[in-house]
Parts: sequence; structure tokens; C-alpha cells
Amino acid sequence: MDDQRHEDERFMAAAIRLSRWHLGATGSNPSVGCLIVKDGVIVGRGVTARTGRPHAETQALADAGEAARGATAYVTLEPCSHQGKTPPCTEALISYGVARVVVAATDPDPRVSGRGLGMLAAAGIEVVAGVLEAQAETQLEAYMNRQRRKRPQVTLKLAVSVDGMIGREDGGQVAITGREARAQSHILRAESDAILIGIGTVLADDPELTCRLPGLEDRSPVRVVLDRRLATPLSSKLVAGIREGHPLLVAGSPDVDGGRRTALETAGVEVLDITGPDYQILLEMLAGRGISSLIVEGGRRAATAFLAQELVDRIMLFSSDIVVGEDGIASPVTRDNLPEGFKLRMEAVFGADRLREYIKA
Ligand code: AOF
Ligand code: ZN
Repeated sequence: MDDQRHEDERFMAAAIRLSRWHLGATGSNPSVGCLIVKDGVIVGRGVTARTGRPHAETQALADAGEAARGATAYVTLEPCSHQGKTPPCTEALISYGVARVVVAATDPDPRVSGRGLGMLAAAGIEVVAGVLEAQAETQLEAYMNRQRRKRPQVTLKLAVSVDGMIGREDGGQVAITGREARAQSHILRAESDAILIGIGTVLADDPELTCRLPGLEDRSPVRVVLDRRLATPLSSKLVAGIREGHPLLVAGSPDVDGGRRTALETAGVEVLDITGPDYQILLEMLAGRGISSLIVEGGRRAATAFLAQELVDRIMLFSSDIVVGEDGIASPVTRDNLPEGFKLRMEAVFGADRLREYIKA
């Protein structure tokens, strides 16, 4: 590999690492990373701001200031060419006098797609596209998925005991994984836009579904409950969390008695009308609100429904050495019983537990 290509890949890898910083925290916008490099030295850095603006490039350029003149900009996603809520990043790159722009992935957003690269080239800037494209696509996969398929990327998260169980029939909470694995699942929450469970799990476990890692509480996902009869208790921790700033959506039937609906709405719940258990429609509604990534976190019914409707794109399977025994609830997925078409992408150890990530080919 020639020296230039090698240097481009090295800085792009750093830009991709930087882009992870705001994953799941930029609203409908992807979390993009940008580095401005001059004579082999990073002179400016930026990552898409929380809630989505300003974009990565304008922040990196402001950080570099005059040093951006004649420099190379490394951007994980094609710079935008549209006049959105902020002026296009291509214009900023041109006016700061950047000499080269190296891009990893092109932007499927129809307002941008290819036009960003074209505008830069037309201004006499050397444009190199496709550097570490596959890695950037993986980093941006939730956003790419929403743009291309008009629905969020769905991750099924399961914690499975050594005897293949995810809980106990009597409803008591069973700690299947340990502290380290739980912390990792909270990182997953921080990096996701939304998290979903069924009403059965609400009633059995009264979960919060927030990210409770110190300092990351405000990275909690939007919480969604599948609750046909609108039975989510007003006294639940989910409802209490609304006052702490964690939105709660309840997807239920429009036929339910209006009193229930009003009570939930008064408590700050947003009720989504879904007429049946067709979750493709629900996913489209979530995508329409800018949600690109969704974790399905329980229980067995919700997991089974999403699997049966072939709406799962990724499985995060935590496994432990705990034995649940006789009255256990069997997991719809185990290492030896994967749904068709899933392939292992990553395997890691967290304390005494193991995480395997499977992705649909
Ligand atoms: C960039 N740099 O850091 C990001 C980009 O609503 P707007 O105006 O903020 O535009 C959203 C679109 O901007 C989004 O769909 C995607 O095409 C692009 N995101 N572009 O140049 C960034 N986050
Ligand atoms: Zn932009």
C-alpha cells in the first residue's frame, strides 16, 4: 500500500473511533466523525453534536481555524450538500480552503447522495471516497438502515442461562448475567435510540429501561411498550421516568376505552395507535420519528413476535453459567438454535459471562 493510502486509512480509523462518541444521541442524524489534518498532525476534530447539530465538519473546521487552509479533512460520511437547519458542510469545507477531502461512506439521504462529493470536486478540492468504507458503514449501520429501509435497525438483546432460559415462569426476576455484562447492556442502551418491551415484562419486572451508567443517564433511549390494552400502570417505574426526562411511548389498540388513554396521556405517555400485532407498521412509525436503532429487550412474547415477523437484524446474546432449572422460560434463541440467516460477527467476555453478536446476512 502506498504511503498516502496508509495515512488516509490511519486517520479515517481515528475519525471512525471519534464518531462512536455520540452514537444513539444525535436524534435522526447519524453520529459522524471529522478530523482536519495538516502535515500529518490533527489540527481540528468534530463529532456531530448531541441532538444532531451542528454537524461534525463545521465543528472540526472551527476547531482548526486558519490551520484548515490547505489541510485534509477526514469525514466518516459524505459531507452534506443541502441547506438544512444549518448551511451545507460542503460550503464550509470550501470556504475554509481545505485542499483534500477523504470520505468513508456516501450518504444515502436523497438530498445529499453523491451531490456532496460532486460539489467539493467542482470547487477544485481533491476528493477521495471509499476509504475504510466497510468499517464506516458498520458504524453508521442504524442510520443507513433507516434511510434505505424506512425502519430502525432492530437488535434483539437476550440474556440466556446455561440451560437455555431467559427467566422464570413464576415471574420473579432472575439475575442471569453479572455486573460487567449488565454494564455492557447499558452501553448498548446509551448507543441506541429506542428500547422496546412487552406489557408482560412491564407487569412482571417493573423495569426502568434507562441507561444507569454514571454520567450516561442522559443517554437513555426512548422507551416503547407493546401494550394492546393500554394496561401500563401509572405507578410503574416506566411512567415515573417520564418526569426524569425519559420519553415513554405505548403502542396499543385505538379501541381501548378512552379513560385509560387519557390517564396515560395526562401522565406524559405518548400513545401510538396500532391496530394489530403487525410490527412492521410500528417500526415505520418509529422511523418516522427519526429513530434509527431499536433494542427489543423482552420478554419471550415480544422477542418471538419480532423473530416470527423477520424484523430482527441483529442479536446480542449474553450467556452465563447460571442454571435456572425446572420452571424456566426457554429462550427463543440460543447459540445452538439461531434463527436462519444469522452469522456471528463478534464475541467478547464480560466478567463470567459471554456476549455473542449475530448479524443477519
Ligand atoms: C454531515 N455531517 O455530521 C452529519 C450529516 O437536518 P439536518 O440539516 O441536520 O440534515 C440531516 C442530514 O445531514 C442527515 O440526513 C444526513 O444526510 C446528514 N448528516 N452530514 O455533513 C454530519 N450528521
Ligand atoms: Zn453537514
